[in-house]
Amino acid sequence: MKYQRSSALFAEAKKYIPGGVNSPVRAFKAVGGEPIFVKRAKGAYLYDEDGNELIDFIASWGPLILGHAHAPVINAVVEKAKMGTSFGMPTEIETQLAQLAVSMVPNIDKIRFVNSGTEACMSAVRLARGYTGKDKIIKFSGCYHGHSDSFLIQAGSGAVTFGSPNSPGVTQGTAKDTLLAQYNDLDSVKALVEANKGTLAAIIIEPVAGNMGCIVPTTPFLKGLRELCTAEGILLIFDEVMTGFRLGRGGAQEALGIAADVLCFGKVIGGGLPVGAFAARKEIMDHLAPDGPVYQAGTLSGNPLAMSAGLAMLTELNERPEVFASLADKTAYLHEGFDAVLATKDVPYQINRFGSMISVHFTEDPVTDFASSAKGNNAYFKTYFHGMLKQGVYLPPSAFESYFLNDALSYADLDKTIAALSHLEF
Ligand code: KE4
Repeated sequence: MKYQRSSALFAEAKKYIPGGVNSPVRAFKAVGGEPIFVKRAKGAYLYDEDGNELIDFIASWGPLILGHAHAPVINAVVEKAKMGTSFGMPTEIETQLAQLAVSMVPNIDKIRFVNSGTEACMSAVRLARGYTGKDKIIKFSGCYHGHSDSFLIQAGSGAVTFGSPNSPGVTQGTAKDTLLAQYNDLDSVKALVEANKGTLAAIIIEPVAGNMGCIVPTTPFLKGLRELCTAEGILLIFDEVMTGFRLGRGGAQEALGIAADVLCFGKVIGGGLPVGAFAARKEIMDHLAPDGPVYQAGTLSGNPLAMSAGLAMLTELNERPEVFASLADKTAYLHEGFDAVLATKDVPYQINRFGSMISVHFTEDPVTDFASSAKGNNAYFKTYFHGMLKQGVYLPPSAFESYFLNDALSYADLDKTIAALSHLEF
């Protein structure tokens, strides 16, 4: 593989854009080397600026679940663009996408569109605080809900004290209202609830985690969370930015059989254009401006161009739910192939999978939370990432990410991917 043009483009980008990228994970900091610049993509394949064809397991971090440049989505966007892209006024297509999303997702009556998953989660927390009149939230170490201040928090000193900022620019004043629990550890949540009785507005969680690699919640953990929130009057927020419209029509709520109070969406709901959303039952959503006192707004929120991509995407997924089973089968096939190959290599490994989300961790112990995910051997991961890339397979450039399969991937692509793994020496 040659990367001269990507390298030259990266040097130029760094002159004008911090780190040469518009989102840090793209810069390959966790795996070393320089990022690949993409020229175009179609179906399961990326075509970089040096003419290399890559099998894509990122799908733009989730949105392109039916593959790149999927004709029904592209056609919808092109046709809509000819009529104007955004008016800052209500349009019918917003209601059409809202109606469809509400029909697919359990436990929601109303939905508000925004422009990113970050905005969706940030707004959902403000709504929960406004609805409950409480200030504090609990999140989980290793879960990522976007880059708004309330979420950029690491464990404070001691298990039941306040969080502390994990980024400059986040104030202690903000951090004190975010408490950190451990994924799959219900006791860590109960301890925080006991120590902060009557002050908690919400618990926000990735119902299947994708930002520590893929981590599946145990049923007792998620069920216990639901029961605790119900008993304590705390809103349970499912951040389904990754899982929504990926694990099935009804996302993680349907796949796991747990009802959340507030849902956050992104990625697939926008069909590859910038769309986020948050949703809940009517009694909660009616607290949002202009009906209620909780303020939230956005110039391009619900713009018809992005709505056209989201509507085309969700319409197809709603009409062809067999796609979800097809994706799950392909992911299971990849899992089995990787397992058979890695068992012959002299490396410790774990493979976590749920639906079309999967990740490989180079560690002896099961990966069930952030601490166990962080035990992964990053030297092995770098060998794995670059070794696969050299053979035309593009994986997430970090061990703390989930892969996102797209349904344009063929079994031949999966066999090529498994074969590429078999050629690696660790
Ligand atoms: P965005 O603001 O990036 O649209 O969504 C934030 C977000 C919220 N919730 C979950 C569960 C998420 O995974 C994300 C964003 N995911 C990352 C991938 N780990 C996006 C990639 C990036 O940051 O460039």
